[in-house]
Amino acid sequence: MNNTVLLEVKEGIGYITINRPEALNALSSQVLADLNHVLDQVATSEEIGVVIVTGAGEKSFVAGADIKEMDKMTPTQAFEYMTYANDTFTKLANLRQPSIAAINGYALGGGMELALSTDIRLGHEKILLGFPEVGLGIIPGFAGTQRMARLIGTSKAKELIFTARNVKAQEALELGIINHLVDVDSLMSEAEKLAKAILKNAPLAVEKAKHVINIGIDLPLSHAIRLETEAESLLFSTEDKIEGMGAFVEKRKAVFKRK
Ligand code: DAK
Repeated sequence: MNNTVLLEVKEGIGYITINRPEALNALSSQVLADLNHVLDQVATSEEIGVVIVTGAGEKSFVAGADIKEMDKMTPTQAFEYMTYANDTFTKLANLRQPSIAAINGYALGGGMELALSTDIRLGHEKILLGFPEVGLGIIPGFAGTQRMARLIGTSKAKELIFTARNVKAQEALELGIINHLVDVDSLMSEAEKLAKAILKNAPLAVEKAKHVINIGIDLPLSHAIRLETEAESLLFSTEDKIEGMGAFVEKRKAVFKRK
């Protein structure tokens, strides 16, 4: 670990901060290795129910892959770097805990792709998002072509990727890239509000819902519905289901245990 990615845990929330502000949090191999390590810690943590991912400093979420490092890569090194990055981003996308990106500035290239690997994205008025890759002679290579197309549709994703133009906050909201556009000063408190709204619910149910959506989206509808049915029936065996329904009947607040 080199402290290029920080993890802080407070009241059930795991705060992951990409911490390389001197390079606008660009994703070097060190950052990817540290992020991978932090995600392993999150995955096995009993304390963390929701993750918030953000960038250190005032200006940038993540300004992309580290261009200075990439510049010197051979095709073999590029393949290894991209495979490792994709494994890491997929680890984030498939975390059992829901994840929120608090986008606090530039989210370009790999930064956009990092945000797309979270479940829910918030941004403030000054964010700038985009895929500059084709202007550098490459394409988005950390699943951006795939995740963006699935999120906003192929045609809109193609326009963004082919033109390499940057998108400001309002357009990002209209395209559905961010779920909410908030004031600069309230970005983190809004992300926390959302995290707390999730934390109130039965954790195993939230985790199963995430799993079923993530896996189901790549399946034929009939198989995806079957997956949902099986997940639902499994939840009927949990203590939290008994607690949730019991609390409703008894008109009290449910206390969930992730059991
Ligand atoms: N990489 C390395 N350093 C970066 C960086 C980046 N992506 N972005 C910024 N920096 C560094 C700058 O070099 C500068 O460092 P010093 O010169 O002070 O040492 C410092 O951060 C501050 O940046 P600026 O001085 O440029 O700040 P400005 O406010 O003037 O401009 C900016 C901010 C975000 C508009 C500008 O920094 C910029 O255009 N940055 C590059 C954005 C970008 O093109 N990002 C890369 C996207 S492409 C792969 C698969 C996929 C990918 C790569 C490889 N493989 C198959 C191997 C994905 C690629 C991408 O992400």
